[in-house]
Amino acid sequence: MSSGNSSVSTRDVLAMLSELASLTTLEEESPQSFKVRAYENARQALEGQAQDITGLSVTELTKIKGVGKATASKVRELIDTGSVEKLERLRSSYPPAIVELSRIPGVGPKTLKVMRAELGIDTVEKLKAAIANEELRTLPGLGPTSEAKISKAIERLGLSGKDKRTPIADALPLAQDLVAALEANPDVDRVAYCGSLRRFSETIGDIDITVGSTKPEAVMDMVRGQSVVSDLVVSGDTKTSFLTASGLQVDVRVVAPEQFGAATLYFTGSKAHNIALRQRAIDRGLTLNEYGLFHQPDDEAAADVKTGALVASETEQQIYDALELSYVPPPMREATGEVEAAADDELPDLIRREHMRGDLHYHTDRSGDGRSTVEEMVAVAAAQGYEYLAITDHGEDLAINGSSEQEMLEHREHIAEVQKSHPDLTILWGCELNIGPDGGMDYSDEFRASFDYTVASVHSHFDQSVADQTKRLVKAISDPSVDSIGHLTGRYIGRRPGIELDIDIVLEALFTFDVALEINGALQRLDAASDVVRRAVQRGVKLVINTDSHHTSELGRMEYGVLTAQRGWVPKELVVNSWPRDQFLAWVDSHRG
Ligand code: DGT
Ligand code: CA
Ligand code: CA
Ligand code: ZN
Repeated sequence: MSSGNSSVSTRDVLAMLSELASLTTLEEESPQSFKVRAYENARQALEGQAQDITGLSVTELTKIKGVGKATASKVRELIDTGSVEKLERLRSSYPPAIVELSRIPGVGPKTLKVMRAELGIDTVEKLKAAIANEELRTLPGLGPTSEAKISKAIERLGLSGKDKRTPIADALPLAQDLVAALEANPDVDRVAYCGSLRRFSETIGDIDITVGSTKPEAVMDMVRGQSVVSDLVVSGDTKTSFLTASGLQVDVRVVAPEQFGAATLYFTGSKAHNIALRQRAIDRGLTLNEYGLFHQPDDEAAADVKTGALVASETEQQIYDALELSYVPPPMREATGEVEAAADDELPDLIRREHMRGDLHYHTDRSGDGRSTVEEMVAVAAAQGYEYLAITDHGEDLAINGSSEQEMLEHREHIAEVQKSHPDLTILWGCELNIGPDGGMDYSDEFRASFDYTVASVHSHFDQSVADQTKRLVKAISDPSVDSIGHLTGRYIGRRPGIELDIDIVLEALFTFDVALEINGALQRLDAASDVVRRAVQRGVKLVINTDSHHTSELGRMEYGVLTAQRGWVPKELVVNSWPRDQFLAWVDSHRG
């Protein structure tokens, strides 16, 4: 065992390897380079380790399958010194603005290099200007079509301007780590992340963390000492704001423990929801602010210097109660009718994590991109208490990742074997069908229809017209073998725009053919998006909330799918995988007709 720099966690190691892979891709101008593959393989191998990898020596690390000697040394270098020399060098050659450029669809490593060398483009703003001036098209391999494509991607991803936002997949782990660190501090009474992150917006402007403590100075000291702090923006007695290395701002505020409810309510927002609550308070002769809900002072003249008697402040629940409102879950606090509904006791009977009885989008190592065995995936699902699950490895059309008919039949035998050791869990032999450019799917009609359960999804051809994409989806939905549509648009939030659809037509088809719409819980996807989900609910379309796990470490994503469903006002009764097993299986039977 080597003793290391104790502040480096497994997550830091995994993040270091991801960053090394993405920056090396830029340097070597290819994601297929030997080094990039080595970092990615090592990352996957280490992610799958149950043991604490930060205590392992280089020799011990190398014994893990998938971890080479050079990569193992970099892992140790990080643990021992807190940084990795090669990564530091790459970071200075490829600063965050360049990495951001490289993520724009249409801007590959080679294009990026020419853009930088020939036109001095090193920010999204400069790229936009070059497109506006029709300069980009003068570069080798680029033309008006690529200019238009890149320009559209910049716009759709919201990458430019001062309103630039961070995908939730980048912000949430950071906030979770910070909250966990604060929770472990004995001076901290209560702590929560608030703002758009708690409302589960898909992109985040900044992270807001609220701490309840009687020792604000000690808490602020601790926050300033965290390794994620790159630049301090505000350093006050009860508020610290800092920027992370990637430029994301974090605001941490400390309040008295008895004001924690009022503060979290205020800082969770949304601003519009707060305004509606404040108005309701005023209508009742009360005042609501970040310190609490108060009676308005009798003495009008004193109103601006002191507040009246306290009504509630300790918990959000107490404040909603005092305002004669049902408790509004954070994902619904967007002032889109929830305050009125809460006043009339007409909030939907919202789906919650504990309602979920199955997960219906699961990959195993049968898929090229799956990394855990059937046995491992099933064991974790069983431990979560699920009643049923569908193993949906990729169909044959998905080039490297798919399985032939023969392989699928062997897989069915294998699943049947595993089923024997899990009598309380119904394991369905499923498939993730690939929706081709014209809506056609894998295998013969008969074979496709023989699966116990299917999810059909788009994985390619993102650039067709709205009309063509809509036709493509409707064709898949109307296919008798299809039970659900997975990750509707194929987007990666802030990275890859999804396909564009006429949503009303798609929802109509889902309703007509009684096919369920997936809410994919992968943080990069959260697809269908919550606004589409809300429209689906209004149309009475059935929903299914899945993790799309490729590894046992991803099965916890169910919670993120549920939060997205809550943002879409999804009632429990529309979620097919919250239903008891018999009801769910009867639906699969019936809707296939
Ligand atoms: P973001 O950061 O742009 O993703 O969105 P939020 O909602 O996190 O907004 P942020 O960070 O500016 O403020 C956090 C919360 O604080 C916000 O949701 C509501 C509350 N808040 C901030 N400014 C105001 C204000 O002027 N009036 C009211 N009523 N609430 C405010
Ligand atoms: Ca915020
Ligand atoms: Ca803020
Ligand atoms: Zn999948």
